[in-house]
Amino acid sequence: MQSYSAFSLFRQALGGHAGWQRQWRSPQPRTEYDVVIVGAGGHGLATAYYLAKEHGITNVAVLEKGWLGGGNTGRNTTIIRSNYLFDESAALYEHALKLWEGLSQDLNYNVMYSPRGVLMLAHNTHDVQSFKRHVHANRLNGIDNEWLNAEECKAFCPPLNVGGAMRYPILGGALQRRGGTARHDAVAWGYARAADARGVDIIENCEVTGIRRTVNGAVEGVETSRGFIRARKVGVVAAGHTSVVLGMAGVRLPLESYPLQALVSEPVKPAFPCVVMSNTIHAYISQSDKGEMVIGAGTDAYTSYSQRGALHIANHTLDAICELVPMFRRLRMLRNWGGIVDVTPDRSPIIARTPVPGLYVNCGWGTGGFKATPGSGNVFAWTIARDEPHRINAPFTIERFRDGILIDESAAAAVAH
Ligand code: FAD
Ligand code: PYC
Repeated sequence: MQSYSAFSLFRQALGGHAGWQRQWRSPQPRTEYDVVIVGAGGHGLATAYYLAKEHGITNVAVLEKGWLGGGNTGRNTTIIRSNYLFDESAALYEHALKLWEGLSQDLNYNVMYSPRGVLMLAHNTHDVQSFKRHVHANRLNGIDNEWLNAEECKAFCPPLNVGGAMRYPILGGALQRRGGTARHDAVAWGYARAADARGVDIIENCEVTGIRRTVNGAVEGVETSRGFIRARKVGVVAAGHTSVVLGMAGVRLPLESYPLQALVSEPVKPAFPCVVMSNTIHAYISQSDKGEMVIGAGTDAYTSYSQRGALHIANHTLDAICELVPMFRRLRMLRNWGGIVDVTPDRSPIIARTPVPGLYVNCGWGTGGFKATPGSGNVFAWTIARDEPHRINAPFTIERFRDGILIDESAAAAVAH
């Protein structure tokens, strides 16, 4: 819990955090860079940071069509965990979780990583069997995860409706104690400040509108709303719009984009000690440091680029929350919003080279990429710097959809979508 030290909060309050945000100005783009990253979300900023820090590549621009962290990074419910079923995913998300554990120190910026525990509830026999399978698989991979019976769930999270009247009673749950939350805007700003300090240009209001290729087919640079920018290498990390951007270079990807929404309640005193997720009744909840209950819903049933979700999906989620935690029936909701997530056929990401030399892509995180931010940026930077995948992202290719070597976390990830 070192990231909650009174000293670091005090230092941020004095200007280490908001102070840098106030002083920082997005620079004018230069006409040429070694590497251009498209998208200043957490993943794009982390990629730029690790390119500079671990590979010595500092002649880098991160181009953002809106504002820094204004995409899914600033819109998610901040759940962090690494309890994935398959070896490939477990390795990727555990790499990220290990980086989360030291991130505030590494960036010298309090990202408020709070390992308060993620409890995934089981409501029927299938859930029990599936979560126990996760617990065993995770332990084989050296990842913490444990099974709690219903009484142990209640002891860990007292507000839960255990034993009360419920359509789907709580039969137990899988608990990852190292899982938790972090503050999403601090993650974006922490990476941005640290990348900026190493010489990276982060350029807001700069939309990529085209990708230019040489006569040999390699990347030559990007057309933007602020002119052409030449680059030896281009990394696209534009969640929700990846297929649009990659389409500019003639690369087709198996992606669909869906709205995903979340809500927060009015702020209240500390009342909810951990993160709870329920796949079966479809809701997830935690309490932010400001006191709001952070509640996430499911994806809309239809593809769309709209940054808002359907009302009936939010209603359904609130029904589920009131069933899980009856005392929250009296909470008023403060605001809701949506993001656009891009989803692959096997619900696992793509972090890879593309068929176009010098063009790289990081996408397909669907509803679950916030937790991956440090690990994703770290291995994507490696891939761009060395023009070959890191061992951890080697399975997450585009070609797996052609070759049928899928990482099929779709039903196994235990996420409420
Ligand atoms: P983003 O932060 O979306 O960044 C992409 C950026 O690219 C955007 O800023 C966008 O403006 C920019 N861009 C797009 N097109 C262009 C262009 N042509 N030119 C320039 N810039 C462009 N994940 C979890 O692990 N845990 C959770 O609890 C969780 N909850 C979620 C709840 C909601 C409501 C949502 C929407 C998502 C949630 N996620 C969660 C998923 C997570 O937010 C994303 O997977 C992750 O934030 C993706 O980060 P990113 O940096 O790739 O994308
Ligand atoms: O992947 O843990 C997750 C998640 C929670 C909410 C949305 N995604």
